[in-house]
Amino acid sequence: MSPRPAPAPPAPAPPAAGRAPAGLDPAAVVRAFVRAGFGPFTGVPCSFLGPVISCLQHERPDSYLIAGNEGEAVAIAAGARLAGRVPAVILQNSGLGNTVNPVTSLLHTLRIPVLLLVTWRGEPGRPDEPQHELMGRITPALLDAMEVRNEPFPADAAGLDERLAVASAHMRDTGLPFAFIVPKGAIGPYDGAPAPAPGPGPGPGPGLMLRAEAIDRIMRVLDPRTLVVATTGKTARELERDRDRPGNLYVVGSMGCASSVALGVSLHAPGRPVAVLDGDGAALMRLEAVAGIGHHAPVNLLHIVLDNAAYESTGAQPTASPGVDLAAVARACGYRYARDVRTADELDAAVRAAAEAGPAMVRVRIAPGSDPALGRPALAPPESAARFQKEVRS
Ligand SMILES: Cc1ncc(C[n+]2csc(CCOP(=O)(O)OP(=O)(O)O)c2C)c(N)n1
Repeated sequence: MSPRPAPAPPAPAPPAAGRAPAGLDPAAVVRAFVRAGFGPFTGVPCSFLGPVISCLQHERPDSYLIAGNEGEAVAIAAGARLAGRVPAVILQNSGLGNTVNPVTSLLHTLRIPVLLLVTWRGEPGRPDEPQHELMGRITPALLDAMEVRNEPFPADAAGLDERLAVASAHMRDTGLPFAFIVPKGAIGPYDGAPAPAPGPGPGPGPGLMLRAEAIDRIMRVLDPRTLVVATTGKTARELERDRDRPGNLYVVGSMGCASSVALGVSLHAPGRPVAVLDGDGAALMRLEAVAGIGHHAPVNLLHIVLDNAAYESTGAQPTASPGVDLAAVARACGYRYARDVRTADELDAAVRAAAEAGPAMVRVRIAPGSDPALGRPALAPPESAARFQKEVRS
């Protein structure tokens, strides 16, 4: 029998409409965690905890480990714990599903306690995007079902010290994980980091296109009959704003799955060209998709990775992409064509050359940046999916 989780403090009342909480200072939050003995930190960003990640990356760069997906982060943390550290994993609740296997069959089985900081997109009572609605409703229940003791992230700094001590004691006494659920506004902005300097280093470099410009070029060059699958975040939002058409599918959630959706379409709509607009963060989150595409080898599939070396949609935290030769990975997995391009002309030429030479990958180096007023998709996801389905059959 596993030890039963002790009851958590009652959940806070739903937020009062229109009240913008000030939020805790992210640097003070990091200091409280370090005082309580926590570190290293690993995870995948959510904008709710973006300021904490920025603070860690700026002030304690060795203590934040970039992870490709949330399950990987839990496993890295498990290893760090086995090596004598007290790790914490930062994740958005949309990535909680990615942790179910390592939480239930690694942490629980081997009794490795890890602290989880799970943000609460889609919290009942707070309007949010459709992809967060179900997970927002079930986040505490899912943690309960995994027997992960959980409670709301404290709203004040003094409470934080006390609850971190409780979390540490729980993990020490039971060998089981502990989770704080972090609502919107819990953490205030971090302004300690200087703006990243554009330069030739490992980042995207100067003179690159923005994502919106790259999408525009791609859509001009693609065969008009191409079915286009767009990854979650600003890619789908910019594509919808600038180039909405029935042949577009906006994969607004399930980060990392767009290329596999495109694979499924391409194999079963052989007469249609199919392109996926992926992000570097999304591509790295499910790199196994590249192996699947190479294995099934649809000639009609073009995989375009819009690589800004950042999770731009959640605040431009860095990804691991600068160290990865994605075109070489694609070739090694069986893609017939793979190019790494930087300029608009190179992009046009690669997209043209890739037509019917698939599976093909074009990795476009772009600069982070987008219109701050970029809206949310106007079309409800089920309507856009139904419209796409009709278009595939036309
Ligand atoms: C499983 C999961 N984890 C985390 C998130 C939060 N999230 C939404 S968009 C995004 C960044 C995507 O980065 P990338 O694919 O590089 O595209 P960019 O935003 O840079 O265009 C993240 C981390 C999510 N939606 N789903």
